[in-house]
Amino acid sequence: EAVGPQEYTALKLRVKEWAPDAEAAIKGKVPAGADVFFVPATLRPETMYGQTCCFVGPKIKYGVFKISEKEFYVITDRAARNMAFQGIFPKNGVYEKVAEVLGADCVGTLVNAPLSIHKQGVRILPMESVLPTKGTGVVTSVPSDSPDDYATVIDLAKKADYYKIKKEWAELEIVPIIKTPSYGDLTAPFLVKKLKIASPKDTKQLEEAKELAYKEGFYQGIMVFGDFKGDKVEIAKPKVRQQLIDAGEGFAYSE
Ligand code: A2H
Repeated sequence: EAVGPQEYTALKLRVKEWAPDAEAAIKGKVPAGADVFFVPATLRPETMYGQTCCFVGPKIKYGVFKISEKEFYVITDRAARNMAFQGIFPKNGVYEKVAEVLGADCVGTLVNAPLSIHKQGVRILPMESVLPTKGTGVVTSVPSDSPDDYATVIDLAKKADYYKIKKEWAELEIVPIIKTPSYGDLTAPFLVKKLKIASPKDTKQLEEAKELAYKEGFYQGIMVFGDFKGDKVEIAKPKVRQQLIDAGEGFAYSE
């Protein structure tokens, strides 16, 4: 766990098609023609090419917050309060909630994930381990580079009926984004196999995998995809972040 402030990149994933229960929850509360975004917070903006889905906690209650007439964000109340003091809402300290929606009701929603190779969009899927007390309560999934994300998409595909999802939603292609000397070009799948992680419930091994993946990726990683292909991760990370911010597809968020 990090001490001191955490500098996240918040990413704007625009809703293309709502899951029916979420659509019912926001009906009449968001003006026609406005865009609604799921807004995950990430520490690894340089991996965003590899997004294959986006996680919400099924039991977490989210708010739909008004940024402007045209823009609404789906995040936790806690994140909205923090953002209100970081210049993200029009008036300092003020945040307006227009609707509430349960994570489980959002599952199946199709969103556009900035930079992702999956241009047709990615699905909102459930992840039990999403903490309501961290970031925005929304976590974008990059199974090539996050052991947690990889273990979760494997589990979701295996138990698609139990999770009430379509198997193919959890099976979008995983492509190499970063290569490292120790773990090849698919760090998370490599470590999940190496540490014999069988499910998202293997929290101790996942903690270790996460630690190893982060250190190796940050200090030894080389980009093998995107505009900064060939650059060290350390160099590419702030550049990809700035590109997202300049394109209006992301913003700085800290807590
Ligand atoms: B990271 P830290 Cl590729 N609950 O983004 C659980 N996890 C959360 C969360 C929440 N409420 N909010 C953010 N996170 C995840 C990418 C990534 C991340 C990669 C590799 C490692 C990694 C794609 N998922 O994180 O406790 C988000 O996942 C490893 C730590 O604030 C975010 O970055 O240090 C990271 O955890 C923030 O964790």
